[in-house]
Amino acid sequence: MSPLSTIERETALRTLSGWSYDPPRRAFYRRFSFPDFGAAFGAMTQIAIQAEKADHHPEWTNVYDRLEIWLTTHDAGGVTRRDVDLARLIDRIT
Ligand code: H2B
Repeated sequence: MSPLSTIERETALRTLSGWSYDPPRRAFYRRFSFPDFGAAFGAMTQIAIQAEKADHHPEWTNVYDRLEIWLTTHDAGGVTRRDVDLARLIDRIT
């Protein structure tokens, strides 16, 4: 699978909510805030289950009620359709 072009990335970002492109990481990025740690970890658990099913996994960091996610396809060295699909799935969960 090859990475999306700049145009394809920008088109995809317009169909998502709150995501942007992080050039140094060649990834889609979004920051989430939850009411507390339990809510953040609950969302992470749901995302993890779906990511495992899809065999496509997020890069993320969690600090208490805050969650930051980067989506990139390691095998392709950039954002692919699989990242767009995972972003859409995360948007449905959160
Ligand atoms: N997740 C992400 N984000 N990028 C990948 O290239 C990737 C993955 N590759 N999950 C998958 C697993 C691959 O390593 C396995 C063997 O299918």
